[in-house]
Amino acid sequence: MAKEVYSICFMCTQRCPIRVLVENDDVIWIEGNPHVDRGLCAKGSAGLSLLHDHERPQYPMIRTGARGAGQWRRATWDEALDYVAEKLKKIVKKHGPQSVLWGERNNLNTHIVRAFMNGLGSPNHFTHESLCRGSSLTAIGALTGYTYWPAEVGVDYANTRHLILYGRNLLESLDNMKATNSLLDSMEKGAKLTYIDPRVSVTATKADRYWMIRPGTDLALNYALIRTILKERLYDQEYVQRWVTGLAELQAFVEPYTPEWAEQETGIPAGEIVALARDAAADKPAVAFHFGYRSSHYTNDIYTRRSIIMLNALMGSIEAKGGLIFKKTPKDAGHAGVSKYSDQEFPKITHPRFDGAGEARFPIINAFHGNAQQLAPAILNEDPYPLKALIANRFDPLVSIPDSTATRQALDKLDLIVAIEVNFSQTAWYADVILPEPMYLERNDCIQTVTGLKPSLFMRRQAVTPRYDSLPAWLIIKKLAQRLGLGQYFPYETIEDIWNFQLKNLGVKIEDFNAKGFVALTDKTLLWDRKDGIKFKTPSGKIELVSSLMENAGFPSFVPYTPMPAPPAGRFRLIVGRCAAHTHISTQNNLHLNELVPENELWINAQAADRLEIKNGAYVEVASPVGVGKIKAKVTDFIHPEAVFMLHGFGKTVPAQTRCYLKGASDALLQENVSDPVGGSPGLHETMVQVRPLT
Ligand SMILES: Nc1nc2c(c(=O)[nH]1)N[C@H]1C(S)=C(S)[C@@H](COP(=O)(O)OP(=O)(O)OC[C@H]3O[C@@H](n4cnc5c(=O)[nH]c(N)nc54)[C@H](O)[C@@H]3O)O[C@H]1N2
Ligand SMILES: Nc1nc2c(c(=O)[nH]1)N[C@H]1C(S)=C(S)[C@@H](COP(=O)(O)OP(=O)(O)OC[C@H]3O[C@@H](n4cnc5c(=O)[nH]c(N)nc54)[C@H](O)[C@@H]3O)O[C@H]1N2
Ligand code: SF4
Ligand SMILES: [Mo]
Repeated sequence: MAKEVYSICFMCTQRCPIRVLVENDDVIWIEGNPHVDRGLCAKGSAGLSLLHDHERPQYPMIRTGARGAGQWRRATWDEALDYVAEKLKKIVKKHGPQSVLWGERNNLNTHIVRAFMNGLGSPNHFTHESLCRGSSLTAIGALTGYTYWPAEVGVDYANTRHLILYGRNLLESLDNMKATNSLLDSMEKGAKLTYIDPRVSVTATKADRYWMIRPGTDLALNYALIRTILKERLYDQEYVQRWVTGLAELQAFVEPYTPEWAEQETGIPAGEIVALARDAAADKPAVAFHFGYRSSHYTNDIYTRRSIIMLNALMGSIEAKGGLIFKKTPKDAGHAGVSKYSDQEFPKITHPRFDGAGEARFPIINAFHGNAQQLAPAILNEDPYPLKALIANRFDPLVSIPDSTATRQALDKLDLIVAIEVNFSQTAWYADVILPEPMYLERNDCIQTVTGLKPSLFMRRQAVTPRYDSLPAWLIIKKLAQRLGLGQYFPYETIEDIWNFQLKNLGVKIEDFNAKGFVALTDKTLLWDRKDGIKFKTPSGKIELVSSLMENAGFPSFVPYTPMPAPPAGRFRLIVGRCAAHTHISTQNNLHLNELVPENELWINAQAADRLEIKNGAYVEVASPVGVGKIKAKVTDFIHPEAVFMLHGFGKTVPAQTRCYLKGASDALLQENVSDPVGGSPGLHETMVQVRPLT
């Protein structure tokens, strides 16, 4: 008889709830948790392949040869942790605790990591967020006061009447399965989908309206949309009157940006722009202009994302059924929050951050997440001070930060690189020490708070015994802390101790998760009253089109449009994205997902390919100012002639990952490291490349 374990998927960051069936200590089946009514995607099913993969780190490893040469010795956990602790002690003694960096992709143990860094006295904890959605976080923060949108703001897919997506490739770059399925349900019930992208993605093929926009010109489109909505008084006047400040300034600002002007810049006919404004208004407020997920596209992303959110404000769709909604917390449902180890008292840290986030250099970039793409410049220039150690936990800076060559040079300057990993990532392979974590089916983790219209708590529970000699990160951190004299901040021995601590103020017990894998904190849908109850967190308590946050920091709320330069002759703008079968840079070596998408291809417009004598399926060389790659050409009419496109995360060079070794090209190797200085994301689509056939 199979044992049933409720847990949380971790093949990607969406953390869908799952039900796992286990027999003889092996996983025989994974499906979406039926009590939550969600499915499982291809990547979620391929968790089985990760569990059984022998091409993942199997024990702690200490480097014996040159960095990246692949020479390792097996170590015991005590040896590996002693080694890391001794190195850290020496580094801290000589250079101070601020010379230690901890970079990670947010995870359920992040509050424990923050406790570790606070205890150590380093301000330099940073997450991947800036690389992903930094600019949209800042944009929504400036307009509404909410600074963390996946947790705090979302789209009510289930009730929307019209969803407008700007390169938010929802049907490939999935949201969690509940959200994705809700959207499909709404579309079946007649909801409209408008999709805007220089490339015909899968989502484009499902849309009611698709525009092949000139790359990088979404801001021009939005200025014209806003102008039309204001001119034709298509906005929700009652809502705007009650909740929005700065309308007159916005109206004066957009005056020059006619639909005819926008047509010249974007390639979208003026009449169609006007038609979208009218269509969207007809469905208001159940309409959502999606502010995007990855907002690391262009160096003006802060203004593009702001313009998208402003469209929602005009439609009255912020905190409306079918629009954008504020996600409610346990507190909103009348409960205490989940306790965090990072909320303890720590000695005050006086050093500035390595990345300038929240400080004079980048005043409105949230220091809570940091500004990851400053990693290489900060290390190489010792600016603001020498940096000597990097712990990378669930994070692969060598391929997740643009300009891998510069990142590698920076890593070369460090005295210590440690990777906490489940795969031989590029950074793990380049590290001094690899500390393997059990993969998610093999471990328990801290409790997850899921905010939303009905906030709830979820638990990742171990389904099977770890296949290899691995330890969960929450234990690795405690063991490391003890060696550094910081054990007092981690007063737990087992995961039950952590869970009990997390739940202590909630009146919820561990057993409450047994029946369904989660605990609902309310049975009501928590929507705030649109007349008087919306809790905007800006100083004015309203949506600030003229932003006090930005203006006080010296940044204008509106910027005149700068035309997007077309690529010079013979060059293309490199744009990137994801596919449904892979997670960023994590799954290219997964046995089953590798079979589905074994390498990336370069989408190139058919006419451009013809001029360059590039044949479909033939290999080409792509060269940028910072790197070169070899990749198969996909010649197609389905991409704008100014752009070429490739999937992120290929071109791996770790021989231990035999299935994806040297398959395809790496976008990070080609991309220049340029950033949106206000919003905080890198401009991953700012690099121009040359393409030539390889004979
Ligand atoms: N060049 C370029 N850079 C990008 C992007 C791009 O498109 N192009 N996209 C950006 C975006 S949107 C994002 S979100 C980031 C993502 O950047 P990353 O966070 O670096 O990427 P991920 O693929 O999510 O996973 C990082 C690592 O976590 C490891 N991992 C997986 N599961 C576990 C686990 O359970 N425990 C531990 N310890 N490790 C685990 C994986 O093996 C992988 O090496 O990249 C950003 N950077
Ligand atoms: N399967 C899968 N799903 C995922 C992830 C994953 O790795 N795999 N990762 C998750 C994460 S962390 C993120 S951030 C999201 C990312 O999800 P999305 O934000 O949807 O981003 P991408 O997949 O990076 O796709 C970006 C799209 O923008 C288009 N684009 C490029 N330039 C422009 C432009 O100038 N204007 C417009 N309008 N479009 C443009 C590109 O052609 C591409 O189709 O996906 C999440 N879901
Ligand atoms: S979207 Fe797929 S891979 Fe990501 S958590 Fe959900 S089921 Fe797992
Ligand atoms: Mo992301």
